[in-house]
Amino acid sequence: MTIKLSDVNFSKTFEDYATPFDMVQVLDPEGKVVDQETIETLSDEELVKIMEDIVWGRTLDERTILLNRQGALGNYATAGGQEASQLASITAITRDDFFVPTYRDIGALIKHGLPMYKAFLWYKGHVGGNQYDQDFHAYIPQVMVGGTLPPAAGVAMGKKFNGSKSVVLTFCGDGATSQGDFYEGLNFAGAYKAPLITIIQNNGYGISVPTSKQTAAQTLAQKGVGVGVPAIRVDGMDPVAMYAAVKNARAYALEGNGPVLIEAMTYRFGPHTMSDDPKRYRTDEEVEVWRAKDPLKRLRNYLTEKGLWNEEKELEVYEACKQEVKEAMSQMAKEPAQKVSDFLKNMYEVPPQNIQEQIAYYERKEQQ
Ligand SMILES: Cc1ncc(C[n+]2csc(CCOP(=O)(O)OP(=O)(O)O)c2C)c(N)n1
Repeated sequence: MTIKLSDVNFSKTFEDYATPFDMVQVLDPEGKVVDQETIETLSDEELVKIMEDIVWGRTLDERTILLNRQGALGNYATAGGQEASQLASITAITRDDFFVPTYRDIGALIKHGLPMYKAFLWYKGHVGGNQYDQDFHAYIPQVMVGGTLPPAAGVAMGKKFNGSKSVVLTFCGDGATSQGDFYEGLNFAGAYKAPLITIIQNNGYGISVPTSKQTAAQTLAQKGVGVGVPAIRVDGMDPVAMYAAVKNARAYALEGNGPVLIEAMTYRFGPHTMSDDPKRYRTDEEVEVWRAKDPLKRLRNYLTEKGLWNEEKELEVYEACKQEVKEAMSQMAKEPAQKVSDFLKNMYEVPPQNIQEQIAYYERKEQQ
């Protein structure tokens, strides 16, 4: 069963809903509108921008997989299939908002403003991939599962104390919701009414462990109820629903109402990372069921029918992304090789004595 976004009231709690977490949807898998009221709140430009980002994201995923197979990058957590939950969401916030991503959200991080070559440096484990400009509002990708929530809640608290007119957006996976960090961060944000939007990208698996084996909870959205954080469940393969939900959540948080939790029902088409074989834990039939919900095809169908999209435009975005990847790879190659001392210097603003000793030791060695 699906419901309209307009039927959702973020101020309601679990008990207020007759059926607590029906899934918000605007476009069905064929790209037909099921929530006219919500889609009418969005301009053609907004919808086309989401489409461009999704085509860009799918292309980046394809290229990054190839680059990894060629040994040109380190490892990669694939993002194909999750473009609506990642890229439609990031498009719904501004660059003044703060973003706390996981290892799977690199496309969104680039769309938020990280130069692509820096993302590639990060894949290679190069310290330059962790050095951001001061005016770039994001943390480096969090690899510790569940680890995005506490720092994201902290930044959101800071924003509240400073009276900032911006919010924090963070992502985590379904597996992350089984971690203590998830509850601690969410509870903290709820208690202090911090402007934090948390999106659980429920892609059904924590590597090979299905969600059903991670929790007895019927939904992951209901985890917000325990800490008093308004939560909704959204079709995470529906770019329009994701965009509209995050836009509404942002407005709600900016009004001083506190955090919002969104469970995005999504799926990764590829492996967990390049060292994973998904055939060992999921069937081809299951993958096909989810491929039929592809966010790219869904929005393409809708926009094509409205005369706002065509093959030519799609090819243009595809070629531009390929070119961007090429340029980022050559810029990455120009970076000086990583020195151990650089790596150590990047750990603390004021290094403790043992790190200072190690820095001095390596600097001496590097000069020899
Ligand atoms: C604290 C911690 N435990 C274990 C791992 C190893 N690990 C890396 S990814 C992953 C699965 C995470 O699943 P989920 O949160 O659903 O996110 P997804 O990878 O599906 O995006 C695990 C267990 C880790 N990185 N951090």
